[in-house]
Order: sequence, then structure tokens, then C-alpha cells
Amino acid sequence: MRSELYIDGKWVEPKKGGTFPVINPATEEVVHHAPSGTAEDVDAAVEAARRAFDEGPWPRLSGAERARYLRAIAAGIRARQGELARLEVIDNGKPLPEAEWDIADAAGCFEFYAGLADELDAKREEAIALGDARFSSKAVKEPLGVAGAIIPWNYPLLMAAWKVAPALAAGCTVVLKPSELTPLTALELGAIADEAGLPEGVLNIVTGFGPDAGQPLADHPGVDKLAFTGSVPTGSRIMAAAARDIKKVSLELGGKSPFLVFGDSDLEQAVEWIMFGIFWNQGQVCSATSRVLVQDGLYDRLLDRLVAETQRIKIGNGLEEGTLLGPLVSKGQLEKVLAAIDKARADGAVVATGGTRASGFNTGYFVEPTVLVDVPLASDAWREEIFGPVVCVRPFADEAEAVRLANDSRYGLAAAVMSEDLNRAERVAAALRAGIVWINCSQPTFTEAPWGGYKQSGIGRELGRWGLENYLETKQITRFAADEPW
Ligand code: TXE
Repeated sequence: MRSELYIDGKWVEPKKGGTFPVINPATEEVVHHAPSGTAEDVDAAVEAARRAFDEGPWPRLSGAERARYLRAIAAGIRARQGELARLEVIDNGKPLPEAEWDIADAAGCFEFYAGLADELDAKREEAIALGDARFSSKAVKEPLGVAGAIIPWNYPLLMAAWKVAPALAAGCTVVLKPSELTPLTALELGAIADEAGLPEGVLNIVTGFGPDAGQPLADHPGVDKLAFTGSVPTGSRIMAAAARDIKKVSLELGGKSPFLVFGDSDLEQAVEWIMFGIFWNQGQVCSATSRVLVQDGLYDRLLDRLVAETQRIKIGNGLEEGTLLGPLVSKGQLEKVLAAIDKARADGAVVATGGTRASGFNTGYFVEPTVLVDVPLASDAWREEIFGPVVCVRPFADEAEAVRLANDSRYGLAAAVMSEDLNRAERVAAALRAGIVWINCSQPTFTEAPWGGYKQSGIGRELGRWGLENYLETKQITRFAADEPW
């Protein structure tokens, strides 16, 4: 475990010398003291990233040359997959198989963007047909500059990959600020990038608290672009900081994603996808399908099966074999989730199962997987992100009502629809105001496909070729009196 910040290709002590404890959420033990970066460290990191961008080789390399580094980073992640997955479990709490999946996915993300970096060489320039033959014009893609990436704790290494991989592929340099709750694997990414020979200053990692390290990064005039994943209030602060000197900004924020189950759906499949959609990663997933709407004829049977299956979930330390639900990430998150359930009860919701801290544990932030019914539409439980293993289930009569209820939210990250009638599923998918719609499933996420939200769930799209565009500028070059167009 690393105890220093990674700045300008070197491991350095934070200038103020502080640390913060890293707590294993299953045991509540302090497993490490991570370096606590502050504004001075952010200054040094941004200066290094600035120099690497303005004077260094990185943005001037061909895409294919950059791709070699990205592939080396991916190989470094894969070579240490087991160790990184265990670190993720100790830091975040998630079950080991989920962590292993995340680590492989992070490596895959670097490999995918290596492919796009290769392609960029051929796609960098595009001739533009002009209406005036005396001029010829082309559009040229260029790296955007220094990117500040601020990431959350629910997928510590994967969220780093979602931002660092496309930024590096595009030719940007990066300052990464991981969450103070989960700094361990992001620091290892620094070591892996270093071993891959990444030029100094191209990737800098400053761990620390939001106000101490995140805010100075968001405010820094040397940063050209901010990429953020996290809560709406913090996202709003980041956007306000970006507004001051017109930084480019992409935001991936929360959600209250609906899952519509029509009466013709396969009951067992529906139950399986609902559980995957809300209990994976303890429900600490921005796209978690936390509002389940079930058509009248199927509602009672589905609820019975869902409650029965939910009660069979094995809760435990993520390192124990067979664990399906680990602890929440922190004491704060546990308190937030328990308070949300209490408030739901007070607002009139009925707990069909769960609803309390899990019994049988002396330590750890374990909460029972929880199913709420009769949740008033105006209540926070129905409208606000809980970010825990808590699902609200509610009946609907017909397609129009289902779509109306689903869209009645300030969020619009994801939505899911189940029906054997694919025409209906497509019709409903078109009507749902969300950036990602799953048909007959929930949560599968692909590096190739765009990811991001409508409404207050965010701005911009990550992943796929859309993710690369976040880190590119487009320059028009127009020439007069050209004999031949470019
Ligand atoms: O989020 P924050 P928190 C939601 C979820 C959760 C809630 C709070 O509902 O319960 O947010 O979690 C950094 N300037 N999501 O407090 O504050 C912070 O250090 C700059 C949804 O962890 O948004 C961390 O690195 N940065 C979500 C990152 O922002 C600041 C994932 C995210 O923290 C900052 C996580 C500031 N002033 C939480 N303050 C999703 N969409 O997946 C904090 N940060």
C-alpha cells in the first residue's frame, strides 16, 4: 500500500505531511494511512501535468505510440489482478468476485482506448466540403489539455480507468483525485503507469479529501477539463468552479433508475434482474434500478418471489467465499442508508423485508437487503438516491402509467424494461427519459457503449468513442486559394 502521492513521475510526501485512515468496512480496522493531499500538492500536480502537456512528448506522440503505453498499463493491471481485487475488497467492501470483475474491466478499458488511440491517427483529420470552391477546409482533432478527474468510491479503480484511459488515449495529461474513502488501488495505478514507462507528469495522483484536494483541483486555472463522478451537490460545485474560467466539464451523477416489469415477463428472470439491479455492489451503483414498477397481474407473485430470494442473500465479508452482499463503504454511508429507511417508514412505506442493520456481525457496516412497498410517490425514498441495497416496488396498471411514473424524476441516468413483447419494449425504451435503457436485463455495462445521464444525472457521455470526445478539441483549418482540397 502506497503512502505517497504520485506527482511528476515521482512518489512524494504531501507538502503538509498529513495522512488519513483507510478503514476496512467489513472489520472497521484501520488498514492504512493514505497521504492527504492539499492545495499545494494539487498545484504541483497541475504544474507537472501542464508541463507534460505544453512541453512534453505526450500530446505530440502518434495515437499508436500512446496506445503502446495504454496496453502496457492494461497488462500491468492484469498482472496484478488478484492483489488489486483484494485491495478493492479491503477498501470498498464489495465481494471478491465483483472486485475481480471490476479489475478485469479496468484493464479492458485501457485496452479499448488503446484501440481508439490507434484509430485516431487515421481519423484525426477530416476534409470538410465547403460551399465556396476558393477555400478548402479540414477539421482536426487535438488533445484538449490538462484533465482533472475527480472520482468516487463505488468502483475505485474502474472509475479511474473510465477517465484516465480516454484522456491518455486522446493525448491529454491528467491529475486524478480518488475518493478519500477508497484511495488504495488508484495509487497502485500510479505504480503501474510508472512501470509502463509513462512519461513524467502525464498522470498525477493526489489522494485527499474533497474540500482539501478536490476543490483546489476544480478551481485550478491550469486545468482545461474537469471530469467528475459523484453526488449531485458536489457535481454542482464542480460545475460552478468550471464556470469561473470556462473549463470543459463532464459530470456523471446520481440516479433513481426505474425498472418496468410488464405482465408478460418471465417471473424468475424478472426477479433475478431486479436483484442484480439493486443488490450488486450493495446497491452503491449510480445506475442501480432502485424503483421497480410491476404490472398489476404480476405484482403479488413477483413481490413474494423477490422477498423470498432477497432473504436468501448471503451477507458477509467480501473476502469470504459465497458472500453476495458485503458491507457498505463507510460508517457515513451506513448511517445515510439506515436514516433513509427510517424516513421511508415514517413517510408511510412498508418494509417487506430487511430494513435494519444486519444482525450477527460484531463489526462492519452491514445492512440487510431491503424491499420497500407502499412507498408514497412524494417521499424521499421514492424520489431520492439512497445508494444502498434498498429497492422500492410499486404496481402499475398500464403502459402509459408505467412510463409516466418512470419519467417522474429529476434524474435520468438509466432505466430498464422487461416484456416478452419486443415492440412494446422498444416503444417504452423510446419513451423513457434516460441515458441508458436496458431491455430484459439490468446493469450490463460495456466499455464500447455510451454512458451518462439525462436531466440532473449529468452532462456528457463516458465510454465508447463518446468518452474519447470528452478529451478532444476540434480545430478548423481553412486555406484560401487552394488548388486542391485536402
Ligand atoms: O460523494 P461526493 P460522497 C452519491 C451517493 C452517496 C452520496 C455521497 O448518493 O451517498 O453521493 O457520497 C470529491 N470539490 N454518490 O460524499 O461528495 C470526493 O472527495 C471537489 C453517487 O462520497 O460526490 C470524491 O472524490 N471534489 C455516485 C468525489 O468528489 C469534491 C458515486 C465524490 O464524492 C468536493 C458516489 C469538492 N467540494 C456517491 N467534495 C455515482 N454517481 O456513482 C467532495 N469531492
